[in-house]
Amino acid sequence: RPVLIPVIDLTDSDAKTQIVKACEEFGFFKVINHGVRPDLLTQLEQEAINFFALHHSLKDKAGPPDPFGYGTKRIGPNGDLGWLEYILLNANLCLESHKTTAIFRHTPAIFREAVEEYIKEMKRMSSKFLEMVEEELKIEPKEKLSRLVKVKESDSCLRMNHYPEKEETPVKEEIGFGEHTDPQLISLLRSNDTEGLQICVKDGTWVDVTPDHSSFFVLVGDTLQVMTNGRFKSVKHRVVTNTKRSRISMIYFAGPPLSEKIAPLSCLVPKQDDCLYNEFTWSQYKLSAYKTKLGDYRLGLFEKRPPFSLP
Ligand code: AKG
Repeated sequence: RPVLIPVIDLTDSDAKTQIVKACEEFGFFKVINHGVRPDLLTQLEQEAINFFALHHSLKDKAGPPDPFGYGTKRIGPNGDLGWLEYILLNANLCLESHKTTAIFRHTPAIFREAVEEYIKEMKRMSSKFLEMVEEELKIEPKEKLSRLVKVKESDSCLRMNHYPEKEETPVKEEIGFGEHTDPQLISLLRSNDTEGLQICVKDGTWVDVTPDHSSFFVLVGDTLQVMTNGRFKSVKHRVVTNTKRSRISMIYFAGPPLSEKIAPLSCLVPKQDDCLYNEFTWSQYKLSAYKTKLGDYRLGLFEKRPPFSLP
């Protein structure tokens, strides 16, 4: 059914206001006029396609992704994941260090260079969105959000997903990526023009997101939900793959440094009694988030009542 997903033109004078509204309403919005070079997008996508087209024996040499590298997922042990293959990369390594990661050992230098430039752009864009949120919500300088994704210790990563076309999918399931929220602050997603992404809106219905290869989609993550004391909602999303065309997506997860203490920003919670979450560190949350079944409501662990307890 048609639900109007907000489209925000970054060159609009009231883009900040629109971003905050979209984060409150959907935890999700589309961005146009984002300033990322279109040929960088095309190039990175093509290099990712080339990588995924390599023989399995070669790709397997670049895995498993613990924590970074190449991986495949069939239906997960909890029945929570569909079928896809992916590359997970640390967003904080410099060009030199990426040279030694297995993914780039047998791929052209142009792939690594495109990844590096893309990561820089994603870092810039994620900081920009959080700065706009700070300005709109009048967040005090000492509580800056954008600082968390700008610093070199920020625990951010880039994931490139490939959902093969249906005929090639070994498991005849509709789900490409099971429903989940992203644990970080915000995620920046871009895909080719193959549909499949769906988001869950406030009334619980799943809505198709029309793909647009030249735009970005921004997703609010759990950490931003906590820091805004629930004013922004992290968006539940999934990918259904029932198409004849393969889907390639790239998602940058902008996260805080591992040791960073996460709690609702005091300027957004004037009365302590209204604070919905207990403080935790990003490494505590990350551990619990990636340990539990996708789609479980993990933030429950950190809600004020019942009393705080870590797994
Ligand atoms: C993820 O990698 O966490 C996603 O949700 C990917 C979504 C997509 O492929 O569009």
